[in-house]
Amino acid sequence: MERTFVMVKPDGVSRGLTSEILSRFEKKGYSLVGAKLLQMSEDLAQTHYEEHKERPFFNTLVAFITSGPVFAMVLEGEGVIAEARKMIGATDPKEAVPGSIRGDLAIKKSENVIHGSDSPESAVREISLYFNEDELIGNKAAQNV
Ligand code: IDP
Repeated sequence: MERTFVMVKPDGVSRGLTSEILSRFEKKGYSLVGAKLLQMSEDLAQTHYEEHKERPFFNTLVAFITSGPVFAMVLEGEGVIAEARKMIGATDPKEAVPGSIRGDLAIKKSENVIHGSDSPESAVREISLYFNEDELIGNKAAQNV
């Protein structure tokens, strides 16, 4: 079954939007197979966003994403990678359609409340950055804990 990585960013956590965001995915029909609240290290932030390391906003992005706890989760379900991206909406909340998470809950591109993997390759990479195999429900090792 397909899995993706989704993360409520520090602005979303501090604004109390974690449950609202999780609820949208659960109501849609996706299953939560892993979740944790964590404070990202600078190393993890730089690795996560390494594709943007030459961009002018990179340092601001790393500073922002490490500024407070994030809520990381793995969601499972049919077509979840592309569908979660649709539910999240465009990177710039001003362009995100109403009804999408960013369209409804954010204003600024630099503080857009949520991250979601953009491809099957990113999903695999990002899930493994944040979770061990035995932290994901449904994986063999997690069933005997
Ligand atoms: P995505 O989060 O929609 O996949 P990406 O292009 O991968 O968007 O960018 C990663 C994150 O970097 C965005 O979610 C946003 O927070 C931040 N970002 C992207 N472009 C800009 C920008 O032009 N200014 C400030 N922050 C940006």
